[in-house]
Amino acid sequence: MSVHNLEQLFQDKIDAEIKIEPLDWMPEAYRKTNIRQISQHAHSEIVGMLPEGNWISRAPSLKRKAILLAKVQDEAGHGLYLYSACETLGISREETINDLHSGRAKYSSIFNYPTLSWADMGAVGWLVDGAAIMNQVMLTRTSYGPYARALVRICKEESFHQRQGFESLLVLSRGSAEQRAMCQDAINRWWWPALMMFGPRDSESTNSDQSMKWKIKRKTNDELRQQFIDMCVDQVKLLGMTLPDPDLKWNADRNHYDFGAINWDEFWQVVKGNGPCNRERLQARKQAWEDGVWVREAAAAHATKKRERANAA
Ligand code: BYC
Repeated sequence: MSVHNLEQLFQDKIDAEIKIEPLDWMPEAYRKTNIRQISQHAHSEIVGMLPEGNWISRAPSLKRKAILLAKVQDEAGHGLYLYSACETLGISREETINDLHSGRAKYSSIFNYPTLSWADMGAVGWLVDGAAIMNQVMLTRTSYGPYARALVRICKEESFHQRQGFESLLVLSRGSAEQRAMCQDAINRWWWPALMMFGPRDSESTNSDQSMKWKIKRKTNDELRQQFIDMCVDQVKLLGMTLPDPDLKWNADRNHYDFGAINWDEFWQVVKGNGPCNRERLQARKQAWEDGVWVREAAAAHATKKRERANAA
């Protein structure tokens, strides 16, 4: 069969909502786009552990510490499902991790901001995990089977993450004047970077058109961002706090909230490696990889021994 026919069959399958599986024929560009997106997503989960890990030893109570530990552990698990999904496309774990360490692969811009107070743990849960879920619920219907299935489980855990973040902010918002100020300050700092998580405006999004055609993405960056803003405007009222955007206003014609200008210059600076914590985050990941050499060697030696014993039996 000619490549042209194979491509047509592939697109027919996508249009018929049939999932693409690892052994199916796929265009090389589809495979590459999925490797790019899934590996960047996996890296985001693993790098995303760092700003929160920073607060585990400083959580204000045993209960909060246990919740935060569980959340950070979940993120390691999400990274593992996603690295595994990525491997089904024919790329090794080492290669994807090397791409992160060399700066060739991206990870979400959001994790290049510092977590300055305990309230940031609440704001990250509410806003960062909230933005992540909005994007990931859409991705449970993505066309590549292993990615879609990994996302189903991830979303269940992410919704717990978001709720614990909101609940933590709710407690602070009903606390002392100092706690309320801390809560508002965290919301002010995380709001705009959370909106940037959805990626550039549709007009600047280089991958969206093709990814929508292949149903890797089902909603555009701007659609998801708007959905997120509409949701947060209602939720922030429950906290008795405000969002740091004087231009937020209901637009009855659009049936959505209008919002102020996003600082895209800041976004691209962070994506290019010049955010407040980019160097620190990459350095921490490289160090963890080096520190883990002995664990990988021990696991490989154990696997060899087990195989040899099984063969001898
Ligand atoms: N940060 O053409 P576009 C989480 C890049 S949550 C950095 O629109 P696409 C977690 C983009 O890669 C976060 N780079 O791209 C939550 C592209 O460059 P390349 C992880 C970004 O792929 C809590 C260029 O800009 N979630 O894990 O169609 C705790 C043009 O963009 C960003 C995911 O990764 C950004 N924010 O759409 C712990 C979800 N935005 O690659 C962990 C899966 C854009 O061509 N990913 N860029 O050089 C996606 O859904 C899509 O990749 C995006 C971007 C919506 C993010």
